[in-house]
Amino acid sequence: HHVQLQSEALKEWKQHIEPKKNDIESIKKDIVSHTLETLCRNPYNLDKMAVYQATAHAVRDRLLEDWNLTQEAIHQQNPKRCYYLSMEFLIGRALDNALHCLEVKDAYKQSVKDLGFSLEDLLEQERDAALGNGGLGRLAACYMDAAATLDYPTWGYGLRYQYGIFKQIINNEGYQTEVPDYWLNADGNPWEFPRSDIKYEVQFYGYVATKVNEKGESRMSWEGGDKVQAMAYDVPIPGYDTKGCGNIRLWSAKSLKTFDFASFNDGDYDRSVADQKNAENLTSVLYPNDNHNVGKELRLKQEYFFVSASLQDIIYRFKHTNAAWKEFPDKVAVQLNDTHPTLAIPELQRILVDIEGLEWDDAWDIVTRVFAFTNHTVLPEALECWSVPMMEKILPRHMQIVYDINLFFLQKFEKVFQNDRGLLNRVSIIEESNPQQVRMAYLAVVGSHTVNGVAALHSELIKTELFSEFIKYYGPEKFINITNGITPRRWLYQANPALRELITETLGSKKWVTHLDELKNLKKYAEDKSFQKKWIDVKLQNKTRLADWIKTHLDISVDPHALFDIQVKRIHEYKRQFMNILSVIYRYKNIQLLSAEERKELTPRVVIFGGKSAPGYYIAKMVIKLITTVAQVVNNDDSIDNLLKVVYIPDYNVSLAEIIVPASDISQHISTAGTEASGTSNMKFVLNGGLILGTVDGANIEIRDEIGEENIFMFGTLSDKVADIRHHQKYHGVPMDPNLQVVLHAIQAGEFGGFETASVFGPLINTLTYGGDYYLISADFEQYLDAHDKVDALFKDKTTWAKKSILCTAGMGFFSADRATREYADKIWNLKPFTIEKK
Ligand code: 9GP
Repeated sequence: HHVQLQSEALKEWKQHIEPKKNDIESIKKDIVSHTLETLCRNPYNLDKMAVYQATAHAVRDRLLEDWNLTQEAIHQQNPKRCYYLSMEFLIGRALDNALHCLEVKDAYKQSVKDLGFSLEDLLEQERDAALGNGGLGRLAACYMDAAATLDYPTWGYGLRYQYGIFKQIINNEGYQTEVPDYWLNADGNPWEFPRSDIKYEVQFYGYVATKVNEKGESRMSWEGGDKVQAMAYDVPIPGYDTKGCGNIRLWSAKSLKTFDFASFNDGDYDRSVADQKNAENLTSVLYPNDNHNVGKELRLKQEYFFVSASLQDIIYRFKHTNAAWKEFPDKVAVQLNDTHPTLAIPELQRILVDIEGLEWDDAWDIVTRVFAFTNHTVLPEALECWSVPMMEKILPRHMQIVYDINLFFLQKFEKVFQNDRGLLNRVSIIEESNPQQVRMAYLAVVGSHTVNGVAALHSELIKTELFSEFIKYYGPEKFINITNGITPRRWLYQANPALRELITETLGSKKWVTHLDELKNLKKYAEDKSFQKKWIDVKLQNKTRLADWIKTHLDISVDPHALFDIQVKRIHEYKRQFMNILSVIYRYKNIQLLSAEERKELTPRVVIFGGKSAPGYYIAKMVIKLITTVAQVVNNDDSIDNLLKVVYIPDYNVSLAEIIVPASDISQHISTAGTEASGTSNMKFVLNGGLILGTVDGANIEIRDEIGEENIFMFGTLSDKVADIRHHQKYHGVPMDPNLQVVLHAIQAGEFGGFETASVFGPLINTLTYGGDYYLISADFEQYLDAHDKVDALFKDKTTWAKKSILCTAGMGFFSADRATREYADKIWNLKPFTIEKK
């Protein structure tokens, strides 16, 4: 750290700085001065990007006032703080969100207009901060929004990837291709603050030696190896209706080695910059896998780099308060967002024992009172395991510590359960495979005081399946549920202005924005004809907005009066987009058979898909190819009277979700029961008055309980039956649903893209037959088609549909990220809000 200088004069002069004003004249002046001074552009040399940047800078100045106020308040009050460690933050765009949170959007709109521009145009200039894969990263962003809004002294820690999740392109053949997402382009990112004063060194490789410390005790010491520097970048997170402002601190890797002049002079140019490039590579790219662990060395290094820098920073701040180590758990709570930051557990133990000289048991007591762990998946392929030889090479001291943590844990375990080798093997942090593996989820359980799942069913499943053996030792209290939540600011207030206005006008205040339970007061209007009419009109506006987007970007015409049926999420076998497109083929073939009379009875449908596949996930990529191929055929078939359209929206991301989510009549959340831990887009759709077609899985179940089972279309095998069916299939083959059989034949017969393409789909179809239909598509198909029929029938009854749609929104109070964050604060972090002025 830099030498910190104090300046009384500066403190004094600070008093003379006027707070920024939010009237139109002041805003215009600020935008112009940022244009001229910050950007050095002039009135005859402008473009939308420049004006966006200038506007963003003006807003950021306002945010920074709150940011500074917040830091001062927390510094003075010195409360317990919470740190949310997450390898992913899927933030999306910042400008519109900040304008809403600061409640200055109208003033900015007018100011920008006066200067000759349209605010909506400028908002489109901003690149999404897409530092996450899907639900897990977006959840982290929602929780940061809630923590800021509720004035919790909470910071996020993450990595500043230079490339976020790739940009998806659907090529002319209908396949996904990937383009790097260089979001930190030459224009610069006005939403981050480089902190060149906040840097730490992070070590890799090397060896372990014994050393005698100041007290004359012998301690292990991690020596040698490579060092990389972590530099902080702060991203302010606006809160709503408060002067508090949150923060996400992202680490970027820099080389500690300077330019190698010797190689340069030898003419070896590549070599002269190799070290720099190598170090910086560490944080260059986000791994693009959702719910899938690949076990790459660079990823392990990212995880340690992240954890090491974050802990150094947390400890630096703690030491500034001159408190003793034993007070650390009273001042610091650390939440591990999935297993990705689990190395923080052995790392803190190492710091306390090797560097700070604490005894093992005292250190371990501190560690286990600081950390808590959120599990987000039970899928075996998603659970992180690191090979022991790789860990030994990159983190030799941590590997020893993990062995010791495991040894002491197993010793205690064995005292309770004697002579059960099998059981000890099953709970061991080390898996005795070849090579051995470190089971990160087990390490996280052993090193945390509380483990939580993310929806009721999921939290049960981790108790009865994933961590069932641990319950025997710890008892059930250590394992709790905190059902996920979403921020109503971005996902209703910002994304759905028409509904925002209708709700606010109807309820007579904006209280719902921070007290989402208030939405329950909409229930009494559910059968009110004139309210229903307004409600339907809002939905139509939002569908028209999406239809326009589809026309402009994809040149497909869709009728906003048709039923909009949407499934947008990462492409994964367990999410069963495959089942969806198979049912679309069934629908298409059915329409072909109908007479003109029968067709009049049919509800026109627009089936919309969106989502990225991991670049190396072959089957998921085939699913995309099948969807785009079916879309080609269906959309160009004039004989079906526009009764069906299929749209694949490329490059699904947060900003597109803001347009798509408010426009659904039906959204699909149809994972095989027991596989989707929670889902969070289900909450977003229902909050915006969309009905769900879903399985009895994840948070769908609690959504049903909150909004009423008559307001949701549910179907499919229940989670406790899945294992039996799989077992049965293994020995008796897959009983193929007859309607599904017809659909598969149609694909195989080349009805979609001809024979050549049909052969491409072979491996995809095989996932239903050879070795069993693991995700139960055949088993659920009939019920799925029935559910679709019910949807069709109900959509004709506009009044009943409107009533259900209203009751959907009205019942969603529970799913606010504010409720979820409060639960974390109360049940896990023992955290209280700090005191700061309201807006
Ligand atoms: O797959 C889950 C998803 O169901 C959940 O909503 C989200 C947030 O809790 O986490 C996802 N899990 C992962 O991405 C990997 O564990």
